[in-house]
Amino acid sequence: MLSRAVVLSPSANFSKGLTSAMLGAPVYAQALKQHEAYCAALEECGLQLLRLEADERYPDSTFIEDAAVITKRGAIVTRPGAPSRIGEVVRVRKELAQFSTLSSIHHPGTLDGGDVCEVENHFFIGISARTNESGAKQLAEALASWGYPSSFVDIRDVKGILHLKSGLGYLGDNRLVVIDSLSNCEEFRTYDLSVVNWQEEYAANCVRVNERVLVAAGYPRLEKRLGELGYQTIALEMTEFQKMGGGLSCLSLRY
Ligand code: CIR
Repeated sequence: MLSRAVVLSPSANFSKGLTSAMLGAPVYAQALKQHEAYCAALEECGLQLLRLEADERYPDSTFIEDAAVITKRGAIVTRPGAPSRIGEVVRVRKELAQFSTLSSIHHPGTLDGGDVCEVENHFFIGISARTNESGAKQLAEALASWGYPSSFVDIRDVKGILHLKSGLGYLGDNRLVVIDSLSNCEEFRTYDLSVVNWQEEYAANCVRVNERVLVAAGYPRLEKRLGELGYQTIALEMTEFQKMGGGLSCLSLRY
């Protein structure tokens, strides 16, 4: 059961962040509105929110999931793979000081939380343009010291996704939502897979929060499929975050 989440509001210069989405510039007022609806959905799912103020020094910092990995047994402050984002972790480290077991990723390792997918007590760690082998190994060692096994999924050759979770979501009940190009991955062989239609790949980054599944609005096939599988969904407008290359999971740290 999840009980808390940390979120960080988009800053006024949010559009100055990194993106290769080519969907145009985000509209700030709209991003704020979508972020507010996202926060309200987390609260509706029973989470208590810690809301951090926007930080103009780091236009990508609203994608707070990339700055840490939080588990039931400890937390890890990451070392984001994009140089412009490395400083984001200073603030997050302060907020996570409450965790008695707090570890960090160090040079030469890089790791973005978006590359980490927790599946029950196992962690899939994506090796990507942002997370390198050293970062993945450091995370695996920290997790192992807390009794969690992990495995690596190399997504460097998978087109169209920035992070592992851009193309993967865990719904509980042994079920993964995946994009087609990850569906043959050996690591996922023992799971029930829901493969998203090629037109709906952005929506693969859905998030189970207690009894509900948060899913991006505008992807009716996946939403219908999730309904058929018995999940109660909350559809959220994500257009402004999508323009900046981010999905649903990256807007919060949930624990
Ligand atoms: C970036 O390129 O770092 C941000 N504009 C988007 C990060 C999205 N994070 C995520 O999917 N976990």
